[in-house]
Amino acid sequence: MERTFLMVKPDGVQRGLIGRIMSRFEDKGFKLVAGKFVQVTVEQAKRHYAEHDGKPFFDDLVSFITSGPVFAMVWEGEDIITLSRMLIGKTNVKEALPGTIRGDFAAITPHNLIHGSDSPESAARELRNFFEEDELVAYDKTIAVWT
Ligand code: IDP
Repeated sequence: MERTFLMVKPDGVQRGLIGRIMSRFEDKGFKLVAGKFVQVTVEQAKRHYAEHDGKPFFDDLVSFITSGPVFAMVWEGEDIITLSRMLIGKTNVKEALPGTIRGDFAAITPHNLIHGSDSPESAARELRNFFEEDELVAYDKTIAVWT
């Protein structure tokens, strides 16, 4: 079973979309393992987006992600990293298809509502940047056999 780190970005929180975004992952049958509001620090933001350090949009990205609270989450499910990226949609909102979270709700590219890890290595690193091990809740869902 795979875990991923998902984060409703400040635009999603401000627009009141936390519930609807979480519903997409619940509807798919994934399991919520942890969730909390975080006011991201500049250091934490730079760690999170380290792969983009040096790119022209890096400083704006750090400012954006630290501009207000985010809702950080850990979700679990089979192939969740690939499948959650499909539910989220393309980075560029002009390419994000209807039916995806970004395709349905996002209109401006940097403000694309949600972050999702793109590999098991990123997921492990990003999760550690936001959560302590004892914040992850282990429980069984009896419906898991179907999803
Ligand atoms: P992802 O969020 O779809 O994984 P990444 O390439 O990891 O996409 O980029 C991280 C975030 O940086 C994007 O979600 C978006 O908010 C912002 N971003 C990416 N590329 C650009 C760009 O070319 N201009 C402005 N912002 C960008």
